[in-house]
Amino acid sequence: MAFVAKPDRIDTFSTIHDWESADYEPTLPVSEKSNPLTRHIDRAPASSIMKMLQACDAQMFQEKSQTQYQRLLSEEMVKTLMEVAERVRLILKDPQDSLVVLSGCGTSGRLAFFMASGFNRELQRLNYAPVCSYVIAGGDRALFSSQEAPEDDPTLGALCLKKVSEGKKRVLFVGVSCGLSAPFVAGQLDFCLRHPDVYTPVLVGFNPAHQARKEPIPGCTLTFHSVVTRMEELAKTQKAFLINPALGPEAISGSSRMKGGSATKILLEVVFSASFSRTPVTFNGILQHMRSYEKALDFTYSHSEEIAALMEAAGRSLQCGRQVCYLGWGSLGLLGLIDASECKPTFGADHEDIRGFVSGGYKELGNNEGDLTLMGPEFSISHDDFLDGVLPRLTDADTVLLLYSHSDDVDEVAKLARRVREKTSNIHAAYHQTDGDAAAKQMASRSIQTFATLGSSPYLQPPLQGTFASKIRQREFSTKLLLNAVSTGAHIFKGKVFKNYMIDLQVTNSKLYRRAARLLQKLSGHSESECEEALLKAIYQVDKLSEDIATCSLDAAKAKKVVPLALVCLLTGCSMKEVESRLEQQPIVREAMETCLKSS
Ligand code: S6P
Repeated sequence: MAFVAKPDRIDTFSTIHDWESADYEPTLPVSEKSNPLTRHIDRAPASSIMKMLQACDAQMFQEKSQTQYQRLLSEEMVKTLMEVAERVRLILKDPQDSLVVLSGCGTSGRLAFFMASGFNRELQRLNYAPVCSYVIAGGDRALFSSQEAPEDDPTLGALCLKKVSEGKKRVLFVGVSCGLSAPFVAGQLDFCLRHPDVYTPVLVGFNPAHQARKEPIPGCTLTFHSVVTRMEELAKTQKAFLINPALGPEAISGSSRMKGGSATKILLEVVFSASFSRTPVTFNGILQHMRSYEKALDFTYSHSEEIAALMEAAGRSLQCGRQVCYLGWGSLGLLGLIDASECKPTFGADHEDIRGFVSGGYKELGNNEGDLTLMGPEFSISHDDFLDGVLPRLTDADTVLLLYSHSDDVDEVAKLARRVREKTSNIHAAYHQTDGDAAAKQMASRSIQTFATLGSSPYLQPPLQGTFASKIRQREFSTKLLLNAVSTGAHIFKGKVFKNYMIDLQVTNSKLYRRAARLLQKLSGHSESECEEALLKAIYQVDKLSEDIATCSLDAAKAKKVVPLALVCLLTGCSMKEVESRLEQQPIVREAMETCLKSS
């Protein structure tokens, strides 16, 4: 069967127009478009990948142009942030009967947890009651493992919100869905809209309202778009709030863990720190705070050379089937856990490929459901778990990255580093120092001596401004960017990205299913129905579709290499078994696909 290549419209387009042009991928929302800047990221060396990521991340802070899009720093956005900050203040005044709930699915849910915990710690430090809670689709197990199916369930979303806020008289609900797409969050927002006496909904996402998902949700009359339309109406009287600037397409199409996650962190941290402060919430205060993240971004990318070296080391480990381990302390350790857990749905990675560990394990986290270690190996997250289960098997082919700052116990870091070094010389560190005081400098120099023999170790000392808390948050932001770069780059080297598309994504919910079907259409030139049929066959590993497959849960589908399987089946007409063996001969998915595309 011949491969009918569609003319690559984007190639010609991007040189003339950028992503903001109305005719650039017009059927896709911004969060799903492909970024013209990264079209060749799959073939780029580490240094060029860093340049592309930097340019993509910088798009977050670009000012509003002549287009339809609101941007992060738009006047309207800043004003909305001020209004939401005032609402948080009302909650702080009445902690007994009030609550803030942050919620989302996948990365958005993990960040909801991350920030709710961070805000509560900060509130306690400032002698306020901790008023923040979180809800993540799939419960706490979704904090460190890929649980994509609950994202599709609006009723579950509403139930979880109801449960966490039982008995409260005033609830500020912040639902995060980068793509304005998760039914779980739509269900929660709808619940708030039906109970306006108690709930004020805030939606955070990164598409304009008209691009919210319109696809019907099975068993329910809502769509994300219909909920957003109701919210827009209420937003006029400040009974609901929409925070939805466009950030530009992700570096890897649809990978909202990257810019989407970063901007979620920026926006919510800016709002909450303004509301925690004893001074009035001002337009300039909010704007300046956002700009400080832009500085942290520039600063982080000024270390591109060292980060590129880390990316190469991690890539080498993945290429030879070995492991990358992040060993972190405090919130930086938690960011390592989050980054590692995202690789499974994004790149079809095994949970062993990139793993995170945090000092103190669950005690450090304080999550709702407590210690999850017994749930399986993916949930072993402490340094002790690393020492018992991973260290004995480490070799020079594995990469270890330490994540810590001067406020952590540097002696403990050094002790662990020594033990790791006995097994592998491939150990690196991302070290943050945020203060210029003598004690910190002394610690830093001790730490540098300790790590003089390490590989690439970005020594990050951003020119931070602001309060103690905002310095910590910018250091986290910087670490997030670094980790996203390392794990994305490493998977690019492993061949898990084709052009700037994730080609080995897990197809375990309706959003990922649509994304995979679209990619198949683009690459094969076949019709939508043919691609969906091939996709379902690959998901359920059958050559013929039966009636009951249409009603199967995507979560039940654990097949690997689903998109490559479906594509090769489409192009060659071969059976599933034959295609599987063809793909096995070429373990690098990108190359297997290219071979098939060329030979068909
Ligand atoms: C994205 C990540 C996913 C998303 C999740 C929620 O890189 O793999 O887990 O976070 O699907 O997406 P959204 O658009 O509702 O925030």
